[in-house]
This record gives sequence, structure tokens and C-alpha cells, in this order.
Amino acid sequence: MRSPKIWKICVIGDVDVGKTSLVKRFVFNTFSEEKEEAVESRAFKKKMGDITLMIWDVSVYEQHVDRLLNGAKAVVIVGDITRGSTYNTMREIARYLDGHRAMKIFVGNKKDMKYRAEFWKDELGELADEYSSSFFFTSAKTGENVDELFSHIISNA
Ligand SMILES: Nc1nc2c(ncn2[C@@H]2O[C@H](COP(=O)(O)OP(=O)(O)OP(=O)(O)O)[C@@H](O)[C@H]2O)c(=O)[nH]1
Ligand SMILES: [Mg+2]
Repeated sequence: MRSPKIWKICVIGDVDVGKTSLVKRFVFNTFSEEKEEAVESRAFKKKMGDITLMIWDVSVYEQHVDRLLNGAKAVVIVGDITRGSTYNTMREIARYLDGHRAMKIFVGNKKDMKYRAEFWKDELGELADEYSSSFFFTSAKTGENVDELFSHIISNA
């Protein structure tokens, strides 16, 4: 019998970038325009074949990020393409995680608002190159690229 595989994935990023929305789109295939303030980090479970993903929606108020990131197979670093400041936060998080063995993936969310983008492929490509990783543009609203993002993690982590 094969032993069950449980993979921890952390979704992290600046406030309001759509961390919770991305996780809920992927796990429940739902989206809401309303937001609930996330004070505590929460984990959502999803089975993908013989792998059980434990997806942590990491709160920006998280006091114990280090402990939470412990054992993570992948860290999804999310920004909101309509707010350039959230790209700077992605950079800070990547620098903070340098040396952590988890795979890093850079995500520009709210792709459905591309016409208002303050950063795009040049910026995310540069970041991905710097950390030898990859980047995605997603929309939790339309669902575009969300499954692709997690499939990529499963095939590459
Ligand atoms: N247009 C658009 N809006 C989005 C998208 N993803 C999230 N939103 C909206 O952006 C707001 C913030 O989304 P959340 O998922 O709560 O963001 P968050 O990063 O979890 O926020 P905090 O947990 O408070 O840091 C909500 O109003 C969402 O409806 C997207 O892909 N497109
Ligand atoms: Mg949230």
C-alpha cells in the first residue's frame, strides 16, 4: 500500500490581494465580491489523486509565520496586479524566504482587471528568474489559471 501523501502549501501576500479568494476558488470553486477580514490563518484540504493538499491561507496578521511555513512544500506569493505596492511586498516576502527549501511561485492575481495593471510580465518574470522559479497570472474571480497554478505545483514541487 502506498503511504498517503500530505503536502502543505502556504498562500501568502499583502492585504487584499486575493489570497482567500484564490484558495476558495480552487477548493470550492466559489467567489465572493465581499471580503471577510482574516485575522487567523486557516487551512483548507483538497485531495488531488493520491496527494492531499493542506492549503494554508496565511493571514497578514500572522504572528508565527516561520512556524506556519515550516514543512511547506510550496509557498505561493501573491500580489494584486492593480496595486504596485503589493509587488514590493512580494519581493520582501521572497527575500525573507530565501534559503527556505519550499518551492516559491509568484502570482499576479486579479488578472480580470488587466487594464489597470501596475505590474506585469516583466516584473514577475524578473522575480521568478531571481529565485529560479515560475510565475502565473490568475483571476480568482473568473477562475482563470487557478487550477493551472495548483497543477503546476503538484507536478513540480
Ligand atoms: N476583480 C477581482 N477581485 C478579486 C479577485 N480576487 C479577490 N478579489 C477581491 O479582492 C478583495 C480581497 O480578496 P480576499 O480574498 O479577501 O483577499 P485576501 O488577500 O485574502 O485579504 P486579507 O486576508 O484581508 O489579507 C475581495 O473584495 C475580493 O472579492 C480577482 O481575481 N479579481
Ligand atoms: Mg484573506
